[in-house]
Amino acid sequence: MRIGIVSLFPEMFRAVSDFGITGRAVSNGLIELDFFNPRDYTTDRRQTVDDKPYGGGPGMLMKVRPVQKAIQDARKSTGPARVIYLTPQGMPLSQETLGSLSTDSAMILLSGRYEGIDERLIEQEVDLELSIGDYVLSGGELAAMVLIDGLARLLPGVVGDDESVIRDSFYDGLLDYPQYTRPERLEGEDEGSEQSRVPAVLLSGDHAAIARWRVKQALGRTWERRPDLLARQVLDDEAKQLLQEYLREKD
Ligand code: 9D3
Repeated sequence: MRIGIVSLFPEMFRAVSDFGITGRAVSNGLIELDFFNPRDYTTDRRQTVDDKPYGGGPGMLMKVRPVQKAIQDARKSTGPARVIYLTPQGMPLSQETLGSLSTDSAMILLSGRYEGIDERLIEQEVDLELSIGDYVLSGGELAAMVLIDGLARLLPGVVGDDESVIRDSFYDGLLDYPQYTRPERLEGEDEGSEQSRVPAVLLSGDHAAIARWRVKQALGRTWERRPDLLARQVLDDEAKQLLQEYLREKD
């Protein structure tokens, strides 16, 4: 996947290009990132990239021409590609949106700074507006990196194509079950209490019982913490039974 990035701060993207799973995907050429900095498309001595909003008010906007030229140059490099503007006004990013974007061979991400961009640029150049949630960031770069990271995991060959992506989809729309690693018993504070021990079922070697327990925990935690997610699920009789058990065992 070829990703053109229009940003005043291309160095920030080292967080995805130089580390971990996304870093390897970039090194392997599964993802190509190409940067287009509006500052490089200015024509004045001061390389001005911001301007005042018509009508007055606080803050500045990104200057139209440098952003427009950067997008146009990005298009030359990516070929036909959707232009996605990361903005608080966008539709919220979801796993479903990631899945649908993950089959595109190219895209252009526009990260805003200041208070945003001229509305006419959105109308003329932007195909899709995305937000990553209802909180205020300082610009679109971190949001673009969230998008790139989520997309990378869905590209064939990026995540060690073993179980983890398959498991992600089995438990799709549910929170994770609790997980434990060694030691079996944590020393200190509350030794001997239930709290310090790994649940016995996980040590039992009974794979069917472990699978049941995990689904039960995932359902129960989703019920408690994210009822909005559970409301979107269709639970079969087995799942309903497990959720009942979870709630009964709790008190
Ligand atoms: C909605 C806040 N605006 C009040 C008039 C000002 C404003 C705040 C922050 C305008 C732009 C920004 C910068 N934010 C992003 O570029 C951004 C963002 C975000 O702040 N939250 C969630 N997702 C995104 S995607 C891009």
